[in-house]
Amino acid sequence: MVHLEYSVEEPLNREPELPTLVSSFITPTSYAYDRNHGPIPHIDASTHRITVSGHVQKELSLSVEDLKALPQKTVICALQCAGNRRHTMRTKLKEVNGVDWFDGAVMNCRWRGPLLLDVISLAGISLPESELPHAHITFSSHQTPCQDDSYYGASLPLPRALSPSSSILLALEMNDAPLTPNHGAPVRVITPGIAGARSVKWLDKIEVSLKESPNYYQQHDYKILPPEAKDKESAEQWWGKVDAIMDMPVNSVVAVPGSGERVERGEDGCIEVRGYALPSGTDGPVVKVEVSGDGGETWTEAAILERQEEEVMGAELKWAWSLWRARVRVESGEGRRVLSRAVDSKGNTQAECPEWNYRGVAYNGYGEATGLHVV
Ligand SMILES: Nc1nc2c(c(=O)[nH]1)N[C@H]1C(S)=C(S)[C@@H](COP(=O)(O)O)O[C@H]1N2
Ligand SMILES: [Mo]
Repeated sequence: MVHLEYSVEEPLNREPELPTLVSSFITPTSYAYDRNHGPIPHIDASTHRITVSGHVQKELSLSVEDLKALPQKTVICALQCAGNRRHTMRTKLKEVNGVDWFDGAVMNCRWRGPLLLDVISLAGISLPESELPHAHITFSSHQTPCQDDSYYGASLPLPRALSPSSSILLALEMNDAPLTPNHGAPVRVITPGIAGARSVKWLDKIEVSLKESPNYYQQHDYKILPPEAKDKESAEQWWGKVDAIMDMPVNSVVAVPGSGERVERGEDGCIEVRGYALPSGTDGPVVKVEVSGDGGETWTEAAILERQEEEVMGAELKWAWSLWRARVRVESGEGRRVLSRAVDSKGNTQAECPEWNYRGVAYNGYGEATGLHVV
């Protein structure tokens, strides 16, 4: 029996404080947010197997050692819950349904393991060429039941999943150490640019399929429903019609100062503002961040902070977040507001306030610190 921590009723969901989160380019494992739909299994890596089946030429049952024997690739990427910033959507727009995440359900870590492509190549795909564009790779973990399904599952369209430039990994390491149980030990999927819901932890099964994963978390919840889906009942008819979230949108967040804080201006009449910015999907990195201290009338360009050489070690940065810093002029007084907005390498920008959706997912309105008391 696999030892389980936490429960289906009360899974571990937590996020770090923002000043801590933006204090380093690589998020230390101890600060990384936790998002679970069920208990956390403690798996014996020496006996764990990952099966590869479905439309393959040869079914496989791989050990962790088998995965280690393949070429290993390192990726630095932002991993974010699609519900990150839900709190802002529900307080600014309207009540939504889901865990009340603030701005900390994101991490920027270094992951290492074989490419999904290399694992699938060992099995070989048995579909005709013409079917490949419509096929999917499904991932599941049957180690624990979840709140809304008997297992956790997700899938990616096959072309994205197997493109070498997508860097989809079966990660064995996080930040140069074996994965911890919380973050998917002994092996999890890492989907750079794509919502965290698809980065299946405690992976035990991969399938080449002509259908998406039938799992609840692929078919429900992580979807941007139209505003007509107002509540549980009206959402019902939409789940089957709306695509599952894949790429996450460009985003930025003001981490320091925090909303409601007292801030002292410098002699220049400016305050220091810091935060993070995320590129959209495959369009990274972020190339520009701007900050406003007057409600969006004027904007000051922020400095994107250098990533230290030893943290990056030649890894590509298109999937990573950017940390930024700016000095921005703000009038003294109560109820002051600072805004941020980012642009990525393909020119994607944030809207001041995007449309409401029932699950409160993929919120990417301007970053903001509100209710500042500036002296
Ligand atoms: N097996 C399994 N994988 C999972 C989940 C889960 O509940 N079970 N949660 C998903 C979601 S919604 C997110 S945002 C990320 C969170 O990863 P973390 O806990 O390492 O932060 O894992 C994903 N993979
Ligand atoms: Mo998530």
